Amino acid sequence: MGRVASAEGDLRRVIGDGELVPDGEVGGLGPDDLLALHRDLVLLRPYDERSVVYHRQGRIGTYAIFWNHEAMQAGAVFALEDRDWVFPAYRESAIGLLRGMPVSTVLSWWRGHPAGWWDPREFNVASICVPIATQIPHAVGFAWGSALKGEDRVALTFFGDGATSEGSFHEGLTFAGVTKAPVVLFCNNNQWAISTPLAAQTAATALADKAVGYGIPSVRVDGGDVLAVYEATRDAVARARAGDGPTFVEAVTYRAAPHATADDPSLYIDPERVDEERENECVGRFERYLQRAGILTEEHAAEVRAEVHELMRAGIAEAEAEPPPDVGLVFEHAYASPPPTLAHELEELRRVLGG
Ligand SMILES: Cc1ncc(C[n+]2csc(CCOP(=O)(O)OP(=O)(O)O)c2C)c(N)n1
Ligand SMILES: [Mg+2]
Repeated sequence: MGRVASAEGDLRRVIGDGELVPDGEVGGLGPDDLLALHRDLVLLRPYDERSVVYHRQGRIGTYAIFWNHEAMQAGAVFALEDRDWVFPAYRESAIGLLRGMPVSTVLSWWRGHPAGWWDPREFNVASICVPIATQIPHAVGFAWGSALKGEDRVALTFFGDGATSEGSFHEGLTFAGVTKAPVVLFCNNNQWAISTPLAAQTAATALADKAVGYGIPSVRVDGGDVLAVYEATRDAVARARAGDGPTFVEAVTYRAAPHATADDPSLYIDPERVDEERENECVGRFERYLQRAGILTEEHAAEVRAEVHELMRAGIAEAEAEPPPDVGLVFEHAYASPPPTLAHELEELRRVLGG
């Protein structure tokens, strides 16, 4: 059973606990903004929960669960302008929903259907990177290029604690620091890389400390506190826009769900810590904050949940109504001049599939 150090004393927080720790406020966010942020959180939660069900029903493939990561995702994207770009990993597969991407597109991606391939320029959301940390150099290169072209765009990339051990992380942060690229390096530190605990990943006290070596400032924030995430990211975005370069945001949480639908964490995770996280999960935390502030009523919360569940129902119906893709797609786009053997294999595949 891997036990990891929590080291949570120095995390930035805004949301109190309703008892001893008082609620803070984020300047510039009025009630309408707070309700918009609440809707973003609530949009992601049923998407995630329904996806696990759809996987069990055999309607989507293996799925990377992001339950209780919603505050990091929604809080960070809320701090961006629409012209800014997001570079997600598989954990942020549904991040496009926050930019108006249809639910059916994301579900189609998990169904392995080409209807799940979107044009990144339509939503300013790059393709999902599954090879760990490869999205970091993409985001840095994009941000640097935008700055050279004189565009006012910031790039934000999400990656995990495990990603900080990858070469792409080192290459990306080296470039970001030297070029002062307008990029936000957002680390979702859920303290696990599948079954590898943070303590086996690094001997650093905090992942944020790694940024020092690249000349990049960093901040540590409670990843379950959507307002603290928003505020830290907003500051990072402001630095980037002002030409002051990258910021590393380390959002600390504890993975409270399996890594993916193919994982059994009971073999390695700390069940008591998971229970603690689940009890203090991020959507409920924000809802209680909004209720204490008199901004959210139970009726409004129920309406938003119902609306989002309806979006999910329509989304899976739309994804399943897509006609099967042509198998020839498997063979396209890899070669400018495909070798003759491929044509032969395609022919054979069509014969086997009877198409
Ligand atoms: C380059 C590469 N190596 C290994 C893997 C297999 N793999 C998939 S997820 C994962 C763990 C990543 O953990 P972390 O970066 O903490 O992200 P999290 O899944 O916790 O969000 C690994 C090693 C991969 N996808 N890519
Ligand atoms: Mg992780």
